[in-house]
Amino acid sequence: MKKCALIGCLVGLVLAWGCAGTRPAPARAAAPTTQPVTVVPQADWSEAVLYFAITDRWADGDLANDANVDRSAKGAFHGGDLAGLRQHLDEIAGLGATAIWITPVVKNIDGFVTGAGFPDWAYHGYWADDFTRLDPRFGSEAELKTLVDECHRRGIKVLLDVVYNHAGYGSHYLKDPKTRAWLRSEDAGTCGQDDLTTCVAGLPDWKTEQPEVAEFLLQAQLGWAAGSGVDGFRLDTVKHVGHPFWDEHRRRTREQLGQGFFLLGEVWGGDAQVLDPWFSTDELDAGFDFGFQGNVLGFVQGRGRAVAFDRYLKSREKVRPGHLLVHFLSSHDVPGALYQLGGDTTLFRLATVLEFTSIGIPVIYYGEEVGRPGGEWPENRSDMPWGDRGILPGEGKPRDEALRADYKRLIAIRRAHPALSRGVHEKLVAEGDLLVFLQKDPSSDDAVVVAVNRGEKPVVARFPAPEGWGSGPVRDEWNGVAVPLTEGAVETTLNGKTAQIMVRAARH
Ligand SMILES: [Ca+2]
Ligand SMILES: [Ca+2]
Repeated sequence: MKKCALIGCLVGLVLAWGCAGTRPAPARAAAPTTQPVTVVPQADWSEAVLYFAITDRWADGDLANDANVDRSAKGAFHGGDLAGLRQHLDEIAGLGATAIWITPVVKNIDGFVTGAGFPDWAYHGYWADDFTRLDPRFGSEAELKTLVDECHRRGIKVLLDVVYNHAGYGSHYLKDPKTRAWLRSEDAGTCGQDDLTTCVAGLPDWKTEQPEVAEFLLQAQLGWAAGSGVDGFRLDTVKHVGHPFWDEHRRRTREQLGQGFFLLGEVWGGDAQVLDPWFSTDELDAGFDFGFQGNVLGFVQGRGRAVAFDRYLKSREKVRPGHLLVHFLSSHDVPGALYQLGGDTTLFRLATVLEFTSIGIPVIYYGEEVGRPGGEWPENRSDMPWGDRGILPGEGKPRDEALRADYKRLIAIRRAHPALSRGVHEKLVAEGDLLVFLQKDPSSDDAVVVAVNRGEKPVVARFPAPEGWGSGPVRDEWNGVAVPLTEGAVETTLNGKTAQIMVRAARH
């Protein structure tokens, strides 16, 4: 595709908004007077529950910075900003999430592209035009710092999304005599054919193998972290940048930002084995498990045998020790889970039970906890539903509060049971539509049994009580009921399309 077809009217639209970036930052908001909702902070990232928000689509906290906003256009900015995230942080803290991941904040291109058949703007933050400035459509540097401070006040960590691989379409870096030779581009005919030198989706590709280019990008991105106090990065398009860069990146982040600065990488198609080249060299702490969504949604819809799904869950333990898989049911790059399930919240709840009882870091993609429908791209990036709370841009969009209450409960169960976030998986029963498995934490007595009946009919699950349960009592924490344990065995009935999360209850 020729770039002139892909790039829209970049120049004309710059005029409407061109000097906005130079205006003074809005006054810092007054300190809130009410006590914030707090979470029990994660002791380390292995017990994190991560909430991912597209800043532009979450909450508009400052109408004065709205530019290029058209809430009726799916590809336009919708006005969400860092101030909005800060003002409504208790929504995330109240859910029990221990960390948030926010989309890139650097100045993005001003215009739109038309390759998708509609005006598509840089509301997501992945089309940078200036790595040294914060995009005024998201707020100011002071607001970023305030957001991070307010997260920390609630016990919540922050991951900032950063892109090292590419700049935005038509970026000024392509014209600047100082930087134009630093990029491969379709215009110059310099895009390569391999993972490292290709122009991903036609985007100008930084020559990150050149020390001068790497230094420029490292200084810019590490500067954002140092200035704001974020706790780590979510790294975009990792496999399109070479290992020597990531090795240096790790060294520099540890040196300048601290030993614990966390690096979560997006390697498309990642799983325990695919990610190992980045884990074995310790370039990343964690990576996304792209197979989780498909495996879970397939299982709950009755596809494949229960034993095969169980093997998949067991295979996730192959991750290199000291490194973590990050799993999700929905994301900004794939159709949402609820949409894929045809809006069936009963099946969606089964999927959420599996998400929060699987090792690694579960990601809540904003709004899925209140039944945001999602859909194919770009509907998977629709506005956060706020019901009648009067919060833009998702004002009036319905919320499923019962689903949110279930998320809160699942997160609380997970936080109370380390076997769910880092335990060893053992199959107990895989017959027909029934899967029963044990998660046992090797460093404590914690043992949790998860049972899922994906079929329509009730089924009886029988299994030996795990070591450490003794004579009970046993409680199904998901449904809040006692479960009988007789002579070392548990027998419990699961109605159609239901799950149980069983633990040894405290004696009263
Ligand atoms: Ca705004
Ligand atoms: Ca590249």
